[in-house]
Amino acid sequence: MRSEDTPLIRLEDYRPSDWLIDTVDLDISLHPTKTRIRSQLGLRPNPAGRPGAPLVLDGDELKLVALRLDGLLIDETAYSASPQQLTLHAPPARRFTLMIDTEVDPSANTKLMGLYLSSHVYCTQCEADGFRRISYFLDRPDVMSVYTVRLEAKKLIAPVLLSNGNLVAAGDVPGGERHFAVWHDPHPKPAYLFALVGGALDVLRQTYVTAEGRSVDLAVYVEPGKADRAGWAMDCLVRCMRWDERVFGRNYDLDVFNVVAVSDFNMGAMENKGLNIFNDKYVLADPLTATDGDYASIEAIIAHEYFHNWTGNRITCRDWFQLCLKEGLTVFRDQEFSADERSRAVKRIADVRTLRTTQFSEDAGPLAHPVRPRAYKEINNFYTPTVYEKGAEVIRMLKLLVGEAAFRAGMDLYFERCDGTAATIEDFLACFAETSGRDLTHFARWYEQAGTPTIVASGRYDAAARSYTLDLAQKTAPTPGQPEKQPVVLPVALGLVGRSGDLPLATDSPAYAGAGLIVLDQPSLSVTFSDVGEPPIPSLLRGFSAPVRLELDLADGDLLRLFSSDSDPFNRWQAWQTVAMRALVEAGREPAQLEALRATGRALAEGLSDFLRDQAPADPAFAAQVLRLPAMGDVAREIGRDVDPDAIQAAHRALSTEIGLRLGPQLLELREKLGGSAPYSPDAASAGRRALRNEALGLIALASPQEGARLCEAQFAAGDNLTDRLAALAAMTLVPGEAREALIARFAKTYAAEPLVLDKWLMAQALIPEASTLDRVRELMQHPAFSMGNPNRIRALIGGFAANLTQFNRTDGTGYAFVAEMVIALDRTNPQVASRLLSSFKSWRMLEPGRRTLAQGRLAQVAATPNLSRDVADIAERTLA
Ligand code: 0A1
Ligand code: ZN
Repeated sequence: MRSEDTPLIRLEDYRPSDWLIDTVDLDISLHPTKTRIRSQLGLRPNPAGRPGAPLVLDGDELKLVALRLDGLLIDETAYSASPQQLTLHAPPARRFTLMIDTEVDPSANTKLMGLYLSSHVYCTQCEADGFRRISYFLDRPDVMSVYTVRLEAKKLIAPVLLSNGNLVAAGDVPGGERHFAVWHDPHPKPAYLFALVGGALDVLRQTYVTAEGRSVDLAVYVEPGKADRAGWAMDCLVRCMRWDERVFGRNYDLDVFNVVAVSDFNMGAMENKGLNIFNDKYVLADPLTATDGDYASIEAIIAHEYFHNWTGNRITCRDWFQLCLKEGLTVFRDQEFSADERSRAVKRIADVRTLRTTQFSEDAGPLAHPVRPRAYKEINNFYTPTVYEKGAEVIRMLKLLVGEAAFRAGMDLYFERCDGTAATIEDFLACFAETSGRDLTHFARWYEQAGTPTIVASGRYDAAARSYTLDLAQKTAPTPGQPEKQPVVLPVALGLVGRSGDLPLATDSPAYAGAGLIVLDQPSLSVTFSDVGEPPIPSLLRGFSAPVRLELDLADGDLLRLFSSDSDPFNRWQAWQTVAMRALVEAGREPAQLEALRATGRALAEGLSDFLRDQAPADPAFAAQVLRLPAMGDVAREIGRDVDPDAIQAAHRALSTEIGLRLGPQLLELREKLGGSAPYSPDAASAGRRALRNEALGLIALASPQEGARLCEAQFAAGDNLTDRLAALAAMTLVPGEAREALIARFAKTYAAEPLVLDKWLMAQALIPEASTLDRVRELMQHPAFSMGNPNRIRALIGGFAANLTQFNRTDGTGYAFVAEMVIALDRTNPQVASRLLSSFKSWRMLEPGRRTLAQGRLAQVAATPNLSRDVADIAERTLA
């Protein structure tokens, strides 16, 4: 399909479906190559639709076997069927049933959309438009139906048969070889939430009683032999269910909640009603095969999918333009859950890091789009950091603006008013306008306007008047299709920091909302604070109160004071990052500045030394975040144009090395102090100690490679957990030589039977910033641990390489050529994974001219490839535009 031939779907063209489907009765007989699906649809004309309209059902690579209307065969002239569509030209203008028989081949489904086989397990993925690959349907989220599903399969192959809702019947099929299960889901749902699973799986079970007193059978299903790795996921599930009752007043609404882990999955997980299906990477955990980061991700994703039960399932989206209605809100909810379970400040810092590297980079390039896009060619390309992460930031700002009480009341109203409906952003915002009494029309611009705003701030102290004036202005650079930008509503949380802490804030400015919050909703404004007895240092955007860039010219000395004494922990971290970022940007822009950078490194090390001695031991997780320099991609974006990745890498390494050299003995001592012999526990405090020890290890390895190698080897040998072992491997990858290769080999041997661990091993190698990495990656593609058929393997090795700033952006262009070659190859089997990989090119325009030309050439080559999928064609076209 050529992208120019693909229709553009526009938000403004939305109209209700002409037909509704009240009930869906599915009878599915599972077979690896010939699965039979009988679908009986209870149809009726939609009073809001066009009377007398034909019935046009969606399909995708489908084979129609039989069709009956109210039980009778239909004349062949009354309908037309293709793999993409089934049309009844003149359906009766009343309720009727349509029985559709289709046949599909799960074993041939490499796209992993619809019904497929993952390591012998039958499973489905229907969001956004996969149901149409199972049966012809009105595959749109505003058509909601009550499903009853009968599954049948060979007992030996699929002893476990699951679908949505509650189990209502099960038994053997005469003949003895096959059995069946019938599931009924009383909650009407769109087809994208349908799911089934059939296979030989082990299970971990637990009973949960909701606050309302409903007893729920919880189950986590995993591949045989792995049930002892399901405990953490179950623990997270129970905790997030309680949390949703306590914080949002939401109880679970079925008798069963099933989680299934599969090894072949395009994304992280899927919130199918009562039957969440997960990429096993986000379920399986034990200390030897999962890192602290994995434990935290599992906690977040288990919560995310569970929270969707209310924000996504009970209230779903009217159309796919409203995707952020469920995704942004649910990310916000899972972030809040993790913040409550762990350190709020550290969670915020981690989330902002992710936001900057993934979303800010999207917003700054050719793929920028509003949180609610206005048009799309392929919806699967809009499951983006903008919809998810920026969508969550918008909810966070809304909460800050309306206040805690009106936010909770607004959520309650939303759940009450919109329950059982397919809603819009307007429906959602109306609830908060009502509970807060505020006009949210201007705020709604966050959903329409793409791009990361910049706040330009400066302050003036008037000693005679004892006043401090803050000037704030906002601007947003043009993005594709939006040359002119309007001001948005920006909540700026702030403090004025004096010698002994925060100064009281007194002002009669209407922009000041009280409680340390200025609302900047105009192009610019000034706020004058009175009774300011000393020149303060402004601490702006506390807690990162808005997803923006901040330009505020503070002296390094002032930033270091904020670092040591700001009452807002986020801004303490941010102050430090800003100092480091400045140095990196200067040296990244002008490699001759490397000497100056070393001098800055020495100064920074001095500041860090006190911090590590006095404060790090009390909060190691926070200290670990401080020790980690800004991501190289963020440095590149700050530089903005004519970027030379090698210069950034050199600056990054030089700064880390300098800090490592200066702090060497202290880092060693700190590692000693933090090291305990207690057995591994995944709790946040223990994870924080490991994080700090391992950040220190990375710096030591750069500064003193021999000492580093010794420590890494020892840590690998002694490690009773993957976190420490992987950190040892990662630190070693930066130190070329035999010791590194030996550790790489040893790691592979230790984890030969653990594909998820070997993914990390593949990725660690793909990220090595050396010229030999491309050859290494090509070689690793032949390793038994790698497979082009599994998305996790591809993301680890090829995705890892595409994220390798210096090697993807090699000056000879072979990095681009390799990734383009992989995209084209992969597109034939799995277009979703291929198009995500192609998005790695999104920052090509900010590169220096040589690389820019090479990257553009490879993008053009992809775009010109015949028979591209819609997914890849769409990304190629937009990236080049
Ligand atoms: N709704 C899921 C994300 C998801 C989207 C598309 C998929 O298709 C392959 C799979 C999952 C979530 O937000 O978790
Ligand atoms: Zn989601």
